Amino acid sequence: MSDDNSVRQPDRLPEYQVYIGLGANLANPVMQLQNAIAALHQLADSKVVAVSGFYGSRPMGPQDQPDYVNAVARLNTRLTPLALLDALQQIERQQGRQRKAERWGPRSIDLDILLYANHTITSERLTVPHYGLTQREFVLYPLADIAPALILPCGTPLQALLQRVPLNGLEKLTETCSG
Ligand code: PH2
Ligand code: MG
Ligand code: MG
Repeated sequence: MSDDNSVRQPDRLPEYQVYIGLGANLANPVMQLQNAIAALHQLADSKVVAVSGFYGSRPMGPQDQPDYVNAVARLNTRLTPLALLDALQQIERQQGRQRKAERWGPRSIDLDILLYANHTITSERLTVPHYGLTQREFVLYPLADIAPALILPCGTPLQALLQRVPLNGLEKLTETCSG
């Protein structure tokens, strides 16, 4: 007798909701973010479901660098965390990102995995949630555009973090778009 289970294709990887932080302060930052979002739309096994507004932000770290433009995108993805990281670093390279020794120095594009479902990941290449997430206005406010009711894996509501982190000159440049 045939058993349907024995002929079924292997199940696909589960789909997870992830948040990606985007930042740039060189070589036309708004265009860099737009190009990166276009590249995210081309990612295998993934769908961009929301993008926050673009925000102008003061540089964190060395002050002798231009202001940044920041945003956050939500993706549904079947890529594993490391496959997603590889794909993001590939986009960074395509957009001319050069890795320099200076910590928090200027960059043409930076794509960070902020959250991967409610997973906590600590490995050599990847720490999720992103270590700066809870303190950075240029991450928290864009994130709140597209996920106002978000609860972090540690149980802290995003709204509680927003209460503690001032805008520090953060300025909304464009509107949020979903879909
Ligand atoms: N990224 C950094 C260093 N400093 N400052 C702002 N405003 N926005 C950033 O995205 C940013 C930064 C390193 O990733
Ligand atoms: Mg970063
Ligand atoms: Mg980075």
